[in-house]
Amino acid sequence: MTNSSSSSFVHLSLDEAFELSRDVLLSNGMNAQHAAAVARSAVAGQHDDCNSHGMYRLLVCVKGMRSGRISGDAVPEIHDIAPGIVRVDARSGFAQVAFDEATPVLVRKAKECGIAALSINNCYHFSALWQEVEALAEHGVAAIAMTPSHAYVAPAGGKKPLFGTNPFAFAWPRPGKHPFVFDFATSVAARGEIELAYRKNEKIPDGWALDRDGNPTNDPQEALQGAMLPFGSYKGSALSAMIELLAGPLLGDLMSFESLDLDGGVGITPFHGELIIAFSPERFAGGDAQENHERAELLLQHIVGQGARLPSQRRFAARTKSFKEGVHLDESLFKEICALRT
Ligand code: NDP
Ligand code: PYC
Repeated sequence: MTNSSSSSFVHLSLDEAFELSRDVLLSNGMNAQHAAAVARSAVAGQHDDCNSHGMYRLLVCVKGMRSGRISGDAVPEIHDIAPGIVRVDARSGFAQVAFDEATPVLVRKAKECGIAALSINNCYHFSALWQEVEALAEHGVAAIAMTPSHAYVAPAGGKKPLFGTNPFAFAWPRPGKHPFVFDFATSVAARGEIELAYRKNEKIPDGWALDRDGNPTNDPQEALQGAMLPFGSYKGSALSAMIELLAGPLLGDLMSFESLDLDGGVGITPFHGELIIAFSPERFAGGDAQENHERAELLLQHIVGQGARLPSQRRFAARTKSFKEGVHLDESLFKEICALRT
């Protein structure tokens, strides 16, 4: 572990980053399985240069553990509720272990039926969704994932928070290559980006948020107290409403305004459900999907051929670099994380 040249960053190998993250979680009451799964997720965000969903999230994870509301030893319950649906009750634990345990069932069902859905219920969820859809693409299935959060975002035309930042992610498997993956909040930016701007005393761009009186603001604190805006006006707003419905009432779980009500000002990670749908290219092709995969590659080549970049290209490049060099953590964040070890 060394201080980097600017002295405002601390360099950690990936092993050091994982051990620090896991130790912080263990010392705040998580069992070994949960601590390892959540630490892997936080470090994955860090090594892919997704700082809003990297080791920064350890702060709110620990706050949640200390609130006594989040279970650090929940044993997820898997329910095989239909040929194409598996439900996993996370039993008030973080989503990671529930996802890990239900993944083999989801993949098997998708490969049998062509399409299958995973309903994760009663989970605390803070992570980037690319982690989940990428893990599924590694099993050879395409996947979409969506989840609500807390009510932070005004619907297009409104001024008061109602929707969550509601991320939506997609992965398409590409044999022998990184999958095609996109993953975005349906707000203009993730709330974590505004929180990081606030920590760094930086302004946020135009168009991200309104203050408490409904006026546009570039001040991150005012934005956090006011309402964030959906991306793409009424289009992002409608997608966000869809995510509330599909990952909320469809699954029998909470919507973002209900999650925020339940939080009651404690300020911990949102508590709700998540919907993940997996598709088997082979089953849709009626056997061998090789030709369809080759045609899919043409589309991706045409994107890059125009000089555009694929989503996740930046992230995969960051991962390659981090795997060689480790990660750099803002020194003040590093100190805050270290201080969480009890
Ligand atoms: P970004 O706007 O930073 O990125 C969204 C996507 O667009 C990424 O896949 C990104 O790829 C891609 N992208 C960005 N620029 C380009 C470009 N020029 N050309 C092509 N693709 C591009 O993400 P958000 O701020 O919206 O979300 C950040 C993260 O926050 C997400 O991972 C999301 O899952 C997470 N989140 C989680 C929540 C939760 O409740 N668990 C709630 C809200 C957000 P690349 O990464 O390579 O730049
Ligand atoms: O960054 O919007 C966000 C977020 C909400 C929950 C987890 N991340």
